[in-house]
Formats: sequence, structure tokens, C-alpha cells
Amino acid sequence: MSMTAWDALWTNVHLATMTHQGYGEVHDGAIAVRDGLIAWAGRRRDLPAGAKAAEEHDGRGRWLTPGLIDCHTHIVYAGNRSDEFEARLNGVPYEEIARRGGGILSTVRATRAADEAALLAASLPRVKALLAEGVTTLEVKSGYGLDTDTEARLLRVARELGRMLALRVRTTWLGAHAVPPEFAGRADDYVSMLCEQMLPVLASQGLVDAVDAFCETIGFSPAQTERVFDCAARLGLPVKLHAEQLSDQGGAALVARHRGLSADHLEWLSPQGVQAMAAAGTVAVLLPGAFYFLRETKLPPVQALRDAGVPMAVSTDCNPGTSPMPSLLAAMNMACTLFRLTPQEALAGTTRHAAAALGLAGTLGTLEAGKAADFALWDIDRPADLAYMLGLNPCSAVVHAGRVRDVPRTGN
Ligand code: DI6
Ligand code: FE
Repeated sequence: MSMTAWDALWTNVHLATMTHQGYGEVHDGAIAVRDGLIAWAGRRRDLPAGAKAAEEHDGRGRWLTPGLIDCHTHIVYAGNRSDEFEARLNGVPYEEIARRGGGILSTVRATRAADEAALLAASLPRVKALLAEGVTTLEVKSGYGLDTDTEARLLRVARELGRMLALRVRTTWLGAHAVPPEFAGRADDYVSMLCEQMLPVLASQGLVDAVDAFCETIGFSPAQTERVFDCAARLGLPVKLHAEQLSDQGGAALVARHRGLSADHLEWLSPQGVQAMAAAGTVAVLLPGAFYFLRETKLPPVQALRDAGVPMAVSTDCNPGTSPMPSLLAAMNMACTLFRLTPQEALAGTTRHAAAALGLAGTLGTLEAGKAADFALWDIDRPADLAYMLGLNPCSAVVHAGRVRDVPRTGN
């Protein structure tokens, strides 16, 4: 009879499996990999007799969690907006900055001017910073091109980053992020172009895993958002939405009605919105970085979401305007300090629930047999350390599809 033959086995580790409420802690655990998937996870003393692996790793008493998932970013862009940040802090009013062409459209200009290599080089240090923190899956939104060619280039760069760095990348098309200058004053015409031309072309190139929109008084109306969602449905693409960030537009209920994967931001979410999300199984993606940088004061209704059983994910929203923060550990800390999540909820929010927000709950986000063997090893005393300390990265190793991956040095 042949013995269990695994590709790799880690012992002398404590597991936070994140499979259910709580951390799913397994002290003195073991985890085995075969063909890039988790083959076995549990207590070391329960390992099957005669279990053997081609590679055996001593975890040296570290904690091992699912690889972290950053499920909402705008991390691929060119240029930066520290000039606007500085001008505002020197008293230049926001309207003046907007008149000078600042805001989202300044990033659109820089991104349109960048070729593929420049866009990749600009994005790489930010993505590496996330990788160094144990991130193994990254969602990247478009929305800084706003024309078909630039949106395609941005999404290709996102995919290329995944190939280069052994990182799972999911691409979300956010053509309805802002109205580009060539459509100024003609938002409905822009939405028609998105639905009739841009999205069908990008989808046919296989560049779109999901569709998002910025539903806001300064973005797109619920009616315009619905047109984009109908187009996504015709193409068989799942939807998600920037909803209730700055005002209550009923966006969460809208995306729930379309069986959306997630509604994101949610500071102004109403009780009806909470109920609609609960009924549809739509994940709430909380983005404390944007709340922090915008110095918002209205908190998302975390207790209502909890009471209704809506899964809460946590993400960086990494972008040059409202969340220049390529740190998922910082987002976890802020989710606790600013939004009062527990450290356990923050970790579930960057593992199991973040996977659900990407439609990947069946394959990622927990340590259990059959899921992808993506995990991170941490020099910590207990899982709460991941959300506790701000500015120290205790990640010491990352495993992608069962293979140990270098933890990159951050910076260039
Ligand atoms: N909501 C935001 O806060 C960002 N995008 C979005 O949909 C802003 C992005 C930026 O300022 O570049
Ligand atoms: Fe965002």
C-alpha cells in the first residue's frame, strides 16, 4: 500500500485556519500540500501514520495564516498626487486644485501618458509592499484610463504584475469611475460608450473578472450605474459597487438587487441597505484608509452589519487620491481602531470574507483541504498581533500555490 505522498509539509506551526467564527486556532499544527492545493491541515499529532512529503519545513513555532487578500485596490496608475496633498495642507482650497485639473483626472492624464513599461514600473513598488505583508491575492481596478486603450493597458499591467510576482490578480473594470474630459457634461453619452464599446471590447479580450462603478453625487447616478450593471449581466460578468461612501444613494441595495459580490465603503449605508445586502449575500468591504485620509467622521454601521450577519471584508483601497496606503496590515489596524472591528474580524476580513468579495470563497481564504496552498508565516505571539501593531511587518515567509516565495524587500 502506498504511503501518503505530499509535495510539502510544514510542522512546528500554529495555524489560524479562519474556517469559521474565531481564528480556528490549531496549536502545534501541521499543513501539507499537493499539486498546489492544501492536502491536509490539522494537529500535528493527528497526522496520518506514515505521512511523507518531498519537502519538509520546520515552521520554528511561527503562526501560519491563509495568504492575505487585498480585495479592493486602484494600485495600478502613473504619477502621484503628493503635490495636491501638500497644496491642500498649505491652504489651497479643493476647488482651486480641481480648477488646476487636480483629483482623479490628474491621475488619468499621467496614466494615459504612461506606456506599459512605465505603468508597470510605477506600480511595482506599491505591489511589492503588499507582497511583503503576506498578500497572495490582489484585486486591481481600472478607472484611471477612461478610454478603451488606456483601460486595456492598465488591466494588462495588472495581469503582468501577477505573472511576474507569483501573485493571484483579479481585475475589476471601473470605467464608470469619472467622466473623462472629452465627455465633460455628457455623462450619459459616456455611459453609452462604456456599455456599447468599451466593456464589450475589454471583456472579449479576457481582461475583466468583475465590473464596478462609482455611484455617488460626484460620480455616477444610480440610473447610470444600473445601465452599467445591465451591460455586465449581458456579458455574464459579476458586479460590485463603490456605494454610500460620501452620501446615501441606495447603491448597496442596487448592487444587492443585481446579486453583486460586494458593496464597498458604506459609511452612509442605511438600515434598508444592510437588510438588502444580508438577503443577497453581498459582502461589505470596509475601507478605513479612505476614511482616515479624508478625515471622515461618519462611521459605517458595523454593529448593524454584524447583527444582520453580513460578512465584512477589509481592504486598502490603495489609490493616489483618497488612500495612498499600500499596507493591508495598516488597514487591519485602522479597521479596529477607527471602525471597532475586533482583530479576529479584521483577519477574517482580509482572508475568508475578502475571498468571498472576489467570488473566490470556494478556493481561497481559509486553511482547509482542497483550497489553494497560499499562506503566510508570521513572527507573532498570537493572531491579534496582526492588527495590533502599526508599522511593523512580522511576515517572515509567504507560500504561493505550495511554493515558498521570496518576501520582497520594499522600496524600489
Ligand atoms: N472612491 C474614492 O475615494 C476614490 N475612487 C473612488 O471611487 C478616489 C480615487 C482618486 O482620488 O484617485
Ligand atoms: Fe475604491
